[in-house]
Amino acid sequence: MLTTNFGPYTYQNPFMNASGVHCMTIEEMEELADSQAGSFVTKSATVAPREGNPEPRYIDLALGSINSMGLPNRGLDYYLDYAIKKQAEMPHASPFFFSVAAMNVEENITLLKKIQSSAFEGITELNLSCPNVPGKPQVAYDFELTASILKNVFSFFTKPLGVKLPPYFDLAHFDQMADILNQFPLMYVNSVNSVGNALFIDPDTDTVVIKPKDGFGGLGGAYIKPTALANVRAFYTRLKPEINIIGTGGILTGQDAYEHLLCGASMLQVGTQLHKEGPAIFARLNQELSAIMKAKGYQHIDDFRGKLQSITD
Ligand code: OXC
Repeated sequence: MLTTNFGPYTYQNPFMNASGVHCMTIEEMEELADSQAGSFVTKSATVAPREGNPEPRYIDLALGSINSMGLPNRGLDYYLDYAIKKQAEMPHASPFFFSVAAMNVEENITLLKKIQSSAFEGITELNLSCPNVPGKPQVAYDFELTASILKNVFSFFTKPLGVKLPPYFDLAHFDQMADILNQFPLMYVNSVNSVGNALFIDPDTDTVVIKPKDGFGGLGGAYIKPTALANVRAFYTRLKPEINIIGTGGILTGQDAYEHLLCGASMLQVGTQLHKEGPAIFARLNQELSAIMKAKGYQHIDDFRGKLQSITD
């Protein structure tokens, strides 16, 4: 009932982790692979391992989370070695996702050239939207830079590739970014990364709750669902149909998942709520989404995917 088509691939269900949550180590990724998630994505890898920002750097909040992790990761080789071994263990499964992030254009190219020349056959996600590296703006808020990176990347990269985008808040920005993305053979866009540079205050102590950047960090969870849905919908209605959408942001329940699918997403990523509940969340989400589909009389996700109604006279 929950199978979903994503480009040439079919997954048992649309749920997966959002990169960064429960995917730093091989042990965590193995737990995802063994869970009821339809797929999983690795932590965004940089060329060299990174410690990330000082702690506290991730705090669960009543309505979501705030984080400024700063791309801590074990480095490209750790994840690539694991990915190549893992794909050999699951030769008949649809491929999982491999996330990379860079500090500059040259590093992006180095990462993707290494993946291109490796034995990895899965899907690569280029993270253009981390809000948490001090001194490094979110790449995909710079439209010219994004276009020039993609032009460079697609001059040599021939494996399936998607991009992780930050949230946009203006229709003109959706138009401009969609025009750029439509020029390239992208497999997908993933909307949205966390809402960057939010500030949460502890009412008892009058202090910020995370240490990096004087408390400024990326917001996730229920706070951001309407923004995430708007981004999924805006890109679904603007991108060429070959570009699939991953919906990320504010998925806590089957109803949230249903809404992302209605806006046009084909896969769904869960970050904040996975961090709160652990990988057992995927069994619950599968069951809740199935129950909603049954109640509405749908047998397949494609029966309602993208079919959000507008109000007409
Ligand atoms: N988005 C990212 O892309 N990366 C992480 N946090 C986030 O919200 C991070 O590592 O800071």
